[in-house]
Amino acid sequence: MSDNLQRMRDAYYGRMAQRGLTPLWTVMTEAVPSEPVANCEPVFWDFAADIRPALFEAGELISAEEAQRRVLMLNNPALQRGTTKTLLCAIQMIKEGEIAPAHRHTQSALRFVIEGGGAYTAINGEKTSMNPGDLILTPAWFWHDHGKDSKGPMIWLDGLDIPLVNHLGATFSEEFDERRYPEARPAEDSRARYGSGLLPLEPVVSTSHSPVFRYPYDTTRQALEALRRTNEWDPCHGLKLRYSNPLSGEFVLPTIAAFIQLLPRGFSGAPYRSTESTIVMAVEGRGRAHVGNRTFSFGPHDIFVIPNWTWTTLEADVDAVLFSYSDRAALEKLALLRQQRSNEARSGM
Ligand code: GTQ
Ligand code: FE2
Repeated sequence: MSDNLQRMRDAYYGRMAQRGLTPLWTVMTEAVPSEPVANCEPVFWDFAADIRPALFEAGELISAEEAQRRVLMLNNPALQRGTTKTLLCAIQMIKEGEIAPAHRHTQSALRFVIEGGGAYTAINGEKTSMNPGDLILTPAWFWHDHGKDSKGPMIWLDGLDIPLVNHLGATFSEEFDERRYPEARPAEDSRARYGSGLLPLEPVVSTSHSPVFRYPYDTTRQALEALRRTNEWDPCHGLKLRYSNPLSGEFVLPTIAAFIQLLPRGFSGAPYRSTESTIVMAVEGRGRAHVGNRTFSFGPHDIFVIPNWTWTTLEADVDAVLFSYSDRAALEKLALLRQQRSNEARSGM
């Protein structure tokens, strides 16, 4: 190409930039890469060494009431805010006698209980108890308040689609006039109605979120123990189940998929990657996760991020249980889920 032509092109690009016009051919590989480029970093948080002491410090500095929510957000170093581009992971603590006041928002939330007992979350005025290992749902636009009458503090993981919903420009929220939303249904009503392998005779109208607000750990753990006896281990995932909406069989929330996984002692998984952004919390046991070029040694309640399209392998020294959640529910609806196992072609094409 002549110098003259190059000069004319550069001048043109400069003039176009001033008018808010970008020639696609100058940014083609960035705009339409041949495969996804991870949009955040693998990152790890040590629960016992870092998160837990930080929460107790916050417990001395601010009440749940004044803070609205006493929550520490886990920030991905590659992002201004958020744990991944689509999801937030945060850890919440509530102390004896405290109330985190009622509000609602268009973001969906899940909670996975870490430690303590006897707290509750109320969802549209239906109390649900929270105990270690339980998965609790707070679907979008449901009023929710949390409280604790019994002794000692309680800590849980919050998983929300805040970055995704904010990015889509669809965030609304409001506070309730009173601290607690008035009791509207008996405690555990939704679990009895929808979550015991039973359903109301009629009407059964499926919703975009699961009508079950609590998936207790003993049920979850028993399922893993029973299934391990078949010895049908997935080479990448060990034994991995997804929490589901009993009305539709779909994921529990319209944007967020949640999973529980057992890696047997000595498990050494095959590499796997997908277009999901995933947040993992170890529940039991010890092992390692190789995520991209990082290696994380995990123990109970440690948390790590698996960015989109990043090769990951899992290993367990002793039986390990992992809770995880991802944006897969959104990706599947948009027909954007693709996955790949080592030595296999990509699926979903
Ligand atoms: O408990 O309602 O971590 O609204 C972030 C936003 C928790 C909550 C978070 C929330 C909550
Ligand atoms: Fe909330």
